[in-house]
Amino acid sequence: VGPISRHDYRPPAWLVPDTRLVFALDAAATRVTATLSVTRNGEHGEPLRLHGAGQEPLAVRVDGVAVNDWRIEGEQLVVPLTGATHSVETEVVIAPERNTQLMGLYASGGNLCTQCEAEGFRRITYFPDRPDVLSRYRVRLEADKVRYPVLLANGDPVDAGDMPGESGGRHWAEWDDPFPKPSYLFALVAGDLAVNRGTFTTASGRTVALGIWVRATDIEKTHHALHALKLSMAWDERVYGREYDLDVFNVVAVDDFNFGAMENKGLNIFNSRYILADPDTATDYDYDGIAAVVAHEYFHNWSGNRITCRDWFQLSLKEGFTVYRDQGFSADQGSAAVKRIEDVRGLRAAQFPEDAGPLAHPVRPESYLEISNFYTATIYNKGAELIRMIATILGPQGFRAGTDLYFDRFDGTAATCEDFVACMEDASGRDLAQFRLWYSQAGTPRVAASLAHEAGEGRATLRLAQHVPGTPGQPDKQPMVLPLKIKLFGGETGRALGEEQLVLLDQAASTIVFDGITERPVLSINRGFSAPVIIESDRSAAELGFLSAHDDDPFARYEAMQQLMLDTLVAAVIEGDGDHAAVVTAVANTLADRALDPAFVAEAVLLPSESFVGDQLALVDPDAIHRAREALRRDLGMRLADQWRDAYEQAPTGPYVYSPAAKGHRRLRSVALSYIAASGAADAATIAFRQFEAADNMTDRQGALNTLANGYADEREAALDIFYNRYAGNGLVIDKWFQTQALSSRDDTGRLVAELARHPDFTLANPNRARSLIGAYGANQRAFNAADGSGYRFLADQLIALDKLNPQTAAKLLPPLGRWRRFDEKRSALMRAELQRIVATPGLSRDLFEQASKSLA
Ligand code: DPP
Ligand code: ZN
Repeated sequence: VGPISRHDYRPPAWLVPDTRLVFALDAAATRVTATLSVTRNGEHGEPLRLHGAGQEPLAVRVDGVAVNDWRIEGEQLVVPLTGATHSVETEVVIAPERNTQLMGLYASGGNLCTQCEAEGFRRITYFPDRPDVLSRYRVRLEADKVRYPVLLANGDPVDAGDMPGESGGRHWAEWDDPFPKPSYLFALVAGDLAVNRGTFTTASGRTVALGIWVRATDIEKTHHALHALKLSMAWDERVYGREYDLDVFNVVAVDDFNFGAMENKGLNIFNSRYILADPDTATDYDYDGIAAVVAHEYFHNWSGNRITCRDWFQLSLKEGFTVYRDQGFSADQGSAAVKRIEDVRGLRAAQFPEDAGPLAHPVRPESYLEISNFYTATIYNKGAELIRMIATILGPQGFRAGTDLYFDRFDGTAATCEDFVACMEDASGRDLAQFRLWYSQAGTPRVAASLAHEAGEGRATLRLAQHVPGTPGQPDKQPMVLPLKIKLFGGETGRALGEEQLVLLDQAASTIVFDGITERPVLSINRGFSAPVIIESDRSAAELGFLSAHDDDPFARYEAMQQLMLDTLVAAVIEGDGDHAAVVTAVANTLADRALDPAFVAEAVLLPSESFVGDQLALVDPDAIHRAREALRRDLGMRLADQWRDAYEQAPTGPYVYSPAAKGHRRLRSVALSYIAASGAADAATIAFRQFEAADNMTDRQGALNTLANGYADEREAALDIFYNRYAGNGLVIDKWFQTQALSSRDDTGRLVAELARHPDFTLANPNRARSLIGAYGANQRAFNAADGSGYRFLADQLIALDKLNPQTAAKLLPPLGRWRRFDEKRSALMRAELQRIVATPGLSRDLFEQASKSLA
């Protein structure tokens, strides 16, 4: 099967207005009977083509009569049909307990559940498994009443009961979903589950029954998710005018899951890490993540389900927009500035490297081998930045008018990115023709910015020039529309020189003149990260230090500090020169500024990651970067020792509360602790261990453990053992135990990771566990890039093994090997050799083949 191209899209030959499914559920052998009412779509003589994978039709009936003129072509069941409408019935038997890919119907923790996006439904039954075939589903589930007392599916419950005597302790339930949906939104769950119930009354007065379903022992860990769900429902009404549309909304947590969660209509299925939380087992970061993912999946009910995607090339239509929506929700729950900082850090950690590497692709890709590989940071996070830029260009009212029009015009349909942009234009009167390049051109634009001041004329001149680097298949780019928020500050007085301006840079180069500037101006640019670009400015360390203390946009303050730190670290790596003075002063000023939110301070004083420093360099020397960054950390720790101690000791503690203020204090305390440790202070391990033992919550406990895990003190082993024993059997916390060690900055992390891979609790069968060790190791720039290639070999070994079980998860962990162009010749050759070994592996999945071969190209 060759690549699938966006331009090859054709409307479906047959539509399926109604689907009736009967599941005789059993972990070893589930019988699925599917009855599709099909209608010919237009004038043509095409047969009906149904996708199916991993099963065989036991029977095919057309209009109730068994037929045998069907044939199998690859992944398709082809059924010749003569009329305009027919009823087509198929029967298959599938084996959920043998499904290790976790796509389709599978077993997790003794329960049965589904994951269908993108192409999992074809592993359940024969169906036109493409997002533009919308069908009304009625579903009957039959199962053993003791093993599977709870039977859930999409939509609203219709009826339930016991099966007649001879069926031996089985029961049934019927569900009906009145909203036509694509097959990727199908879901069912059968299991032994407890429920935390709630209700939500919608703006128009409908009462919705909410349920969070988990294993009985986890029920007390569901309150945060339930609360977040209610907040999300209210938020979407208030901010987007979107109301929920069914009588029930169920959420089920499962331990084995490829994604974070899935927005199936009325029955969201979640990775348990995005549901379960209590202070003892979940960090503040986990709590935030749960609220964000609950909101994300809930918001999909409109941006994804009511309006879905015409084809998978339009994936960002629902994902970029929905990420933008969940980011807005999270920003409204606490500090919007800190949320923006976190989102930009995430973008730079995952999306910028993707855009600069062999797997770069546009937000609306042109082709793929395996769609699972396109659930990427580009589709999700850069996609969200595109929506944010549209909102910035249109302004709040224009943007809301645009989304209202979009929801109205395309409700009940499968739409395209183009449809979305056209609504934004129609509702606002703005022309977004050139903006559309953001959907088709890959790569992160770079903007050179330089400000000149002619004091005598009272004039400042800002010269801007943009450049989009070439990416695979796209050597030459056109200039994009870049919305840049800009403001000038007086370098002497610190006062604002005029208001913030929104500059739309849509040429390769442009000059902006500011009059009445008598004082030496300092440039604040891309405020709020208004465009997802890289700014190359000639601002001095003094100017960046000034902005880090005086800019009135908190994001811009953070950004100035980051740039200053980055410039300092890059200089140290290149020149071996360690002039830390400007950073030390800027950090000292930030720590001393009592007016600042502690959560902001904690973000602002963190150094850029080793990977992000590497991204600034044509040739990454992981050891030199590590040395330079550790030297700066040590210097900051020593020279500001008193301030770190004060920050550490003065942060209010007390019993755990999950609130923006309490979160900020905990965060700053953990950051302060890490600097106390970085200083080499003799008592650092004692302080960390004391925090570890005294903590009444996971945030403080893990904060201390992270610090200890980076060091060599005896307390390290003690804390890791205590932690492991305390949480033995709690999968989500044991994931943290693996991850903390894999992220360690110790010199022997590679050896420790290899040992951990042989730990009895390590398994490739559970995606969270695989990611906690392999994914974290791949993100540990220095350890992974050990000069002897042991990190590369380890990753390749693991991926080849994982590919046999779960290709989708294996393929997602491959990208660190694709960065070979950025490393010295020796490392580069070692990485390429591992990629070649992967590509040459017999029986390799399409998923891993696509990622590995593209990474070699
Ligand atoms: N479940 C994934 C998400 O919500 C894919 N739709 O993003
Ligand atoms: Zn999503």
